[in-house]
Amino acid sequence: MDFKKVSVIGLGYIGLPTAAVIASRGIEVIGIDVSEKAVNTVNRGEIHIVEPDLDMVVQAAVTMGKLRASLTPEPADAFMIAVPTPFKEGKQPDLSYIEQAAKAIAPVLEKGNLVILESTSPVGATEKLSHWLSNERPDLTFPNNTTGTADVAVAHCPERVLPGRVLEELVSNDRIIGGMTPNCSELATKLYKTFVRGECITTNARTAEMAKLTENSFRDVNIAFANELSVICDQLKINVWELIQLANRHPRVNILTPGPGVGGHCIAVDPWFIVDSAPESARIIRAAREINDDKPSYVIDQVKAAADEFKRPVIACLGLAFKPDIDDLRESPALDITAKLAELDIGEILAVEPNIEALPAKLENTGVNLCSLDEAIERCNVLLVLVDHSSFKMISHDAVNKKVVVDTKGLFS
Ligand code: SAJ
Repeated sequence: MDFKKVSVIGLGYIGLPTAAVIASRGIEVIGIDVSEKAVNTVNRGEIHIVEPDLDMVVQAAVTMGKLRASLTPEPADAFMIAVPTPFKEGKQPDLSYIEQAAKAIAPVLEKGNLVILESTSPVGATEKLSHWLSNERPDLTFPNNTTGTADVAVAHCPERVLPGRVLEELVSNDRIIGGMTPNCSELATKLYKTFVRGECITTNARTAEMAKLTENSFRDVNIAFANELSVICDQLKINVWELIQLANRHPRVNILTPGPGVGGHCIAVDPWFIVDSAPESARIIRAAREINDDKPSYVIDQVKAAADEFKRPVIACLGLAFKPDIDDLRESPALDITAKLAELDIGEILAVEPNIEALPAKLENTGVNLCSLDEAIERCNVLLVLVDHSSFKMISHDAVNKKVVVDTKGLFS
């Protein structure tokens, strides 16, 4: 089948770049979002999220008439669902956005359509999606209620792009295509081949769901190992950065880097979906989450100890983003640590974040001042490195040798 029109549900960090890239291949794309602001912004050819080069691709696609956005779904050949899957109280996955998306597209589905779930999902979510769709449309068959070829194919193809490199990775990464049946996989592969240069590898939906969770849990466990080492090394008075560099000289060792904790909306969330599915067995995965979640309070204790040397020190927090060289503050340990230090009222807090213009809402009315790197270095007694932004790597050792430094990213090691 030819995909002439594709609908992308959810115009966020994954949906919008995906929609724009498919549109850039000459396919008509309609992006659906519940936010009127997002819809209007995209229809003006502008973007409401930050991702390098995305503005140009969206503008070109809208100008060419290949991409438009709407609040209401309309018929299409394929529907790609890219909505958030956060967790609820008790770290249980919240599938309500997927359910809402299913209910929104069900009325416009037609025989021959393909529905793809791109959102990172717990095992079994694609089957649930198929059930939600089939409940809404008893006149059509879906993979969950027929042994033959379903009228509507359903597959899970998890997104795997790295924020900051989304446009490149959308095209170059290999894709896992987990159809509910081999026919669903085949159809989905055809769609991805229209814009993916990487390999499209087929499997079933449950394995595809687990593969995505496994990738992020693997990274989380490895970061937890590095974070645990950093705490052990502090106790043993060993420079963890030198230690890791030395250990990584071994041909089969590749330790990641410690930091102030794990942020973002993926790695700190997805492993809990595995824990929720197999609570008794997912022991390392759970421990890694706990180790990484505990790291911010360890850093705060280090700063409190450093601040004790002064009456009321000026504390400079370098970086608020969740990782280097982006402006994304979502689930950022750096932001949480800075907010917590302000709350503790142990000194004057200066925040330096070269990628934002104004203080984020979380730090408003907390007494924290956003200032330049030079001013922060000039004025501070305690220098807390939270993010290894490129511009921070230029700081000379001489400039900070009279400061008490708490360096969570090994910038001065
Ligand atoms: N971090 C460390 N030490 C490291 C690496 C990362 O402390 O050695 C921290 C970062 O500072 C950040 C957090 O971990 O706070 C996560 O950053 P990241 O760069 O590891 O990952 P994300 O969240 O930006 O993107 C991840 C990617 N997954 C993997 O690399 C396995 C990406 O490919 C996924 O598409 C994305 O999650 C997602 O959407 O699931």
